Amino acid sequence: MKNRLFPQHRFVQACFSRPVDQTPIWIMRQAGRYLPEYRQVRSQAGNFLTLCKTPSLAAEVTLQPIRRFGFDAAILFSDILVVPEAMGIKLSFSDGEGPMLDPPIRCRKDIEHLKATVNPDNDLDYVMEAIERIRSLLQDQIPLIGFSGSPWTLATYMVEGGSSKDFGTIRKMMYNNPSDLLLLLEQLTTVVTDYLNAQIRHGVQAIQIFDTWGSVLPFELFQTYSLNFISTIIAGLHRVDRNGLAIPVIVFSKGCGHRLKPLMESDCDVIGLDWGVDLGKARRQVKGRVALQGNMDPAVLYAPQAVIRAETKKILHRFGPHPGHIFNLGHGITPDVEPEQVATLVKVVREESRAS
Ligand code: 1CP
Repeated sequence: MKNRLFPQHRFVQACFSRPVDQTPIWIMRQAGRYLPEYRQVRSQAGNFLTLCKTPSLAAEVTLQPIRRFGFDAAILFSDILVVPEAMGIKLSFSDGEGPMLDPPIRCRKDIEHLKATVNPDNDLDYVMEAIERIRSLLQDQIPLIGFSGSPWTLATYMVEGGSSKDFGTIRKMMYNNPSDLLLLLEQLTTVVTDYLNAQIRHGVQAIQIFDTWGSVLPFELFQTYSLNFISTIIAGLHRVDRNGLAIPVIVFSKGCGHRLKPLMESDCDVIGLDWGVDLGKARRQVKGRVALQGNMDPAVLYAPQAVIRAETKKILHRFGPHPGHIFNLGHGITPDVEPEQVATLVKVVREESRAS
C-alpha cells in the first residue's frame, strides 16, 4: 500500500518495522482479573458479559492497566466470542468453567440458522461505542488495538460448544464433513472482515487477529482451514484510519512459530509468537519482512524480580538492536499474577531496551 502516512506512536512504528527510541510493550489480557480494580468493576457489572456490553465500564477497564503501568498500547476490552453471539448463538460464561455456546454448530442445518452477515453498527453497537469512548479518553497518547478471533479459532468454540481439550468434534468434522466446516469458515470470514472494518471506522489504530487454536491443525491443513481465511480477511481490511494513517495487522497464531513462512504470506505486518520459539532465530528467518511480537512465558511473572529481569533481558538480547520488536508475553497473563510483577517487567523493558 503506497502513500500511507505513519503515526508516530512507538508501538505502531515498531509494527511497521520502523526505528523506535525503545522497545514498546503491552501484554495480552492486560485488563483482567489479576488487577484488583478490574475485579471491582466486574463485580459492579455483575458478570463478564455485562461488563463487555456496558461501554462506559468496558472503557474504564481498558484504561486501568494503562494508568497503572504506562503500556505503549491499549487493547479494547471485549471478547472474541461476542461475534458468534451476534450471529445468533447463545453465549454464557460460568465461573470456573469458561464459555458455553448453545446450540453447538455441527451440520449444515445449524449453519443455516446462523445470521450469514452481521451489521456491526447494530449487532455489536456496544463494541463500537466502547471504541469511541476509549479513543476520547486516550487523547491519542497511545494507540488502541482492536481485535477478533480468526475464523478457525471462533469455529472451534462454535462447533465444540465451548472450550475444549482435544478439539475432537471439530477435527472429526474436518475429515467427515469438510464442506460444511468450510461453509462456516467462509461465513465467519465475511462477518469478521465487516466487524474489523467497523472497528477501524470507529477508531482502532491497529488490529490483532487471535488464531489461538491454529496449532491444533496438521501442517497442510493449517493453510486450508485457518490461514487462507485470515489472508482473505487481511486483504479485505481498510488499512488506513479516518486521518489517512496506516493501520498495522498483527497475527497471533499460538504454537505456530514453525510456520513463519506461510504466516508472512498472509500479508500481516506483525507475527505474534509464543514462548516456544527462539526470537533471535525467528527474526533472522523473517528478514525484516514482518515485525515480531512476544514472547515471554507468562509463568516468568511468578518468579522473583531478579528472574523477571534476567528473562526480560534475554528476550531483548535475542532480538537485538533491530527495528520491529514489540515486547509481549507469549500468551495472556494469568489471573493470579501480582500486579507488582508486571510493574517490574515494564520497568526492566524501559531500562534495558535500546533504540533500534
Ligand atoms: O471472569 C472474567 O472476568 C472473564 C475472563 C475473561 C477476560 C478478562 C474472558 C473470558 N475474556 C476476557 C477478555 C479478553 N478476551 C480480551 C480483552 C482484552 C485484553 O487482552 O486485555 C481479549 C483480547 C480476549 C480474547 C480471547 N477470548 C481469546 C483470544 C486470546 C487468547 O487468550 O488466546 C480467547 C480464546 C477467548 C475466549 C475466552 N474468553 C474468556 C475465556 C475464559 C475464554 C476461553 C479460553 C479458553 O478456551 O481456554
